[in-house]
Amino acid sequence: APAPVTVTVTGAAGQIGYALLFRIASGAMLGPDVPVKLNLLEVPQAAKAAEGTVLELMDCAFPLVAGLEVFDDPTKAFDGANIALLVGARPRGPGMERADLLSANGGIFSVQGRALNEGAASDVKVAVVGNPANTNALIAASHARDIPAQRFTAMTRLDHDRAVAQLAAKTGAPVSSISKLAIWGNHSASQYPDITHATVGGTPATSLVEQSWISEEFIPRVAQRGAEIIAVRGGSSAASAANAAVEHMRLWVQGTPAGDWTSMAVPSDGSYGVQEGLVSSFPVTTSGGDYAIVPGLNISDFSRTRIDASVAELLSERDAVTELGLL
Ligand code: NAX
Repeated sequence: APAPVTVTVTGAAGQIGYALLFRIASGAMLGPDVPVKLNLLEVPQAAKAAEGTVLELMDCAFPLVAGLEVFDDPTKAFDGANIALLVGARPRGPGMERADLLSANGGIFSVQGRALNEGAASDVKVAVVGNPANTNALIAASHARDIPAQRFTAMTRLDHDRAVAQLAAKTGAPVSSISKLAIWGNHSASQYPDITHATVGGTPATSLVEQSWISEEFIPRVAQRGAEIIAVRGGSSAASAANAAVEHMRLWVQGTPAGDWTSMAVPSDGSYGVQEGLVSSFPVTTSGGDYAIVPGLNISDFSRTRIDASVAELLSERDAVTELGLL
């Protein structure tokens, strides 16, 4: 059997953590032959709840689980980590200003970036789920001087999957027939879900739907799906977010299928006019554990405006955390 892969999950006692850990332990992320050592990181007040999750993970008797440990010390939790899923974050409380939110999370992600730098495996892959995810990834990367910034990504696969599901529902086609949908920009309401390159059973998606549906229904529905889930479910997305985190990492490790891509927020190399270094969502292909931004796509005027608006928001978040001294 291959050597176990060490996977560190932060926010392990939270609702996404609870949905995520069992999927990873079952082999959904790294495959049915790869043993996993799970390191669960929590804040001290929630470590006991995480221990409870460990008891349940034990009780699943998953054959692939090679280790289960709870930590409240980031340095220990990330020691030897091959994969880090940074889910735990400080949610926006009542009356909290944006600067308060950025600075509370800056405190978390700078510490975790340094802890990753200290002890993570040389091949570590990091996905930030905790919001504001793109900017948290930027902060973590900037505190991990010895780890290439490209290893720090933020999750927009949930937005991608939501967009695929909406297009499938609209066209009556199975989700498996949809390819080349892309999420651009920030994981926020400003994101741009783009179907201009998408196909449905090989047919261009834009020939199957009206432009008014794209701009008035599809884009706002996907961008505001998180709020819709809260309104209907009475709680924020959990299992779907966990599924997207599994998919983000599964595709990064195992590769995107031929003729398709995924969406990931990654440090920009300047592609598509996105300022270098910003962690922004792009269509990416993956192979052999590496990813590449899909080059050479034609960007319509409509797309340009949408991408620029979301990137402007990322720039303003970066300016705010720079001002707070978090980078
Ligand atoms: P919960 O509040 O249920 O869980 C968060 C957990 O993180 C708590 O148990 C808390 O103790 C822990 N935590 C806080 N600070 C920590 C630290 N410094 N180290 C370790 N653990 C820490 O939130 P949940 O619903 O699980 O959501 C987690 C994060 O995902 C939130 O920031 C949320 O906004 C974000 N989301 C991101 C999505 C995305 O697509 N990128 C979608 C879903 C989700 O809203």
